[in-house]
Amino acid sequence: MNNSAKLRIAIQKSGRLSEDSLQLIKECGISFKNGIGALKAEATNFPMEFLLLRDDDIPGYVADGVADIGIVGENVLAEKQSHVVIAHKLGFSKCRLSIAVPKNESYEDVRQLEGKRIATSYPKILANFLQSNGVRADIHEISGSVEIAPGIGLADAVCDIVSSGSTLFINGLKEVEPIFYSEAVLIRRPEISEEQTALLNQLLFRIRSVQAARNNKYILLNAPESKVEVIKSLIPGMKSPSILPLAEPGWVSMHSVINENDFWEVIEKLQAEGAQGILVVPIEKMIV
Ligand code: PRT
Ligand code: ZN
Repeated sequence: MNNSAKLRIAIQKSGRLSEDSLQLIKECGISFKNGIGALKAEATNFPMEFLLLRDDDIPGYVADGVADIGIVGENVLAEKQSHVVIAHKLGFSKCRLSIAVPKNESYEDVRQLEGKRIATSYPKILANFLQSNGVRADIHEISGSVEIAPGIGLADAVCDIVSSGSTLFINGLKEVEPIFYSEAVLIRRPEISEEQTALLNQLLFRIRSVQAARNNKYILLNAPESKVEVIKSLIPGMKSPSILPLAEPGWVSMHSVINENDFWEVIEKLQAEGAQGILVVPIEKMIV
């Protein structure tokens, strides 16, 4: 094994992906010293080097081998069509790419876009969508402030990133066709060395543990012994709950893990079954 092997990771220097990308790296236990304005940094406790770039450049740099892996939105990845592979979905920076039209215009279906001028920063994804729907329209590529294009007479519609929808609303537009759903993903170069693959697998293992911990909570409760079986079925946990006797006869303490998604529903059922003193605490890491 080549001990000098390391992974070069490209992350967004400053923008909507940066904070969550850095937080994930930190929760994976990887630290680095980043001088203000520096474009490169070395991890102090993992064979990893950081390149801090504009998000648009990340797929290309990973494809060209300047970086081995990178964190980028699926929207940018699909638009750049670079030769890279998605190694893992990261679940943050969720958004969608949608077509929007002036809000006082009626909109029935996609055929209405025939012959229209659509402003976008995502010409390839849009062209793909229009082609697969048999619609011919004029795509106007612009690099920013797409939402103002209809207001200044530059276009009849836009195709832009939407998150809460408030930017469209403020600009007198309404979302009519979501065409692409996106979240941040970890990408990799298809050809990385055996040593680098081992490092990537180490990183992926840590990322999965961080994600599992975020999605789960540790739960402790007191229950009458007669309810142990039914409560066990409500909080089965990773294998099965731990059960400890309480000093009070006829009662036990049960400990388990509960998923964030069914959290409130399960809590209500537990209360209905007579569980008391329910404590829910965050999990720091969960080895899955
Ligand atoms: O400088 P650099 O090129 O690195 O960054 P950037 O300005 O190109 O990108 P940035 O930081 O704005 O976004 C990075 C990535 O975050 C995008 O590629 C998406 O994958 C993701 N993302 C998530 C978003 C949004 N949410 C988002 N709301 N990207 C952009 N927006 C913008 C959108 O363009 C529109 O102007 O926010 C506005 C819409 O937001 P709402 O909430 O008003 O609907
Ligand atoms: Zn960008």
